[in-house]
Amino acid sequence: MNMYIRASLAIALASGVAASPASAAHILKYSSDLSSINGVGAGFASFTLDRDARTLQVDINATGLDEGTHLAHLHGRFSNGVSGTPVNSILPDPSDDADGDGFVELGEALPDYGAIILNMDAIGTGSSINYSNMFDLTDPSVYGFVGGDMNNPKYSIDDLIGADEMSLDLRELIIHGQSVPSVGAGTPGEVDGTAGFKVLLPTLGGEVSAVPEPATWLMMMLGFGVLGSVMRRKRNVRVTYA
Ligand SMILES: [Ca+2]
Ligand SMILES: [Ca+2]
Ligand SMILES: [Cu+2]
Repeated sequence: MNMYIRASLAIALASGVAASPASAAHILKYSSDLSSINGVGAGFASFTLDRDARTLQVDINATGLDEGTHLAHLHGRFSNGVSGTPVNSILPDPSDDADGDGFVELGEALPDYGAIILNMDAIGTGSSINYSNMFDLTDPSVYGFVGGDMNNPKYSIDDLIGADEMSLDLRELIIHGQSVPSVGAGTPGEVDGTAGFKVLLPTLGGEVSAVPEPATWLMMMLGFGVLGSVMRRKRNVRVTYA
């Protein structure tokens, strides 16, 4: 009896663990801590990629932004600049302020995180953002033009998540739109001496990174629980026969 229970539990445990990675891999979860690029706001984003349905659920929460239209995009770099093999994108930092106006502008930040791959358009207009949308990744209209040039073809699902469908964590979420004072007169970019809300100025950015699969943790905890009950049973049996 004891042997039978142990054997059947071991089989159930082994098959459960073996089946877990294959079924879980159809749904991949990512998240992104959004930090301020130009001194305003903070936020968090989560992504759920369904490999079977070819959809990407995007949820973005942000606070402390300046009032105005906020555009969001998934940006990404490639081996030859605008196409080729996906390359890791990085967050811009103050050292990217090449024209010295005190702000990291669109053109100054672009080399770090690359072109727009997935276009979310306007995600909100106020200081707080609560955005939720599911993208059909088979729909060409959700993608940005290669290199931002409207005469070029559009990016595709392979550019966003790569041939192995695991490279979303190479990408960067960028939210644009921030108010600036009248500084940087005579310099290029959004900050050029005219005060006001600059819709293209990058305001929040975050690395997209994979979230540990909860099913894996659940399976591990169930596994430990089953082992524990087997051990308790074994101990009880010994006590009975002693
Ligand atoms: Ca600048
Ligand atoms: Ca400037
Ligand atoms: Cu962008």
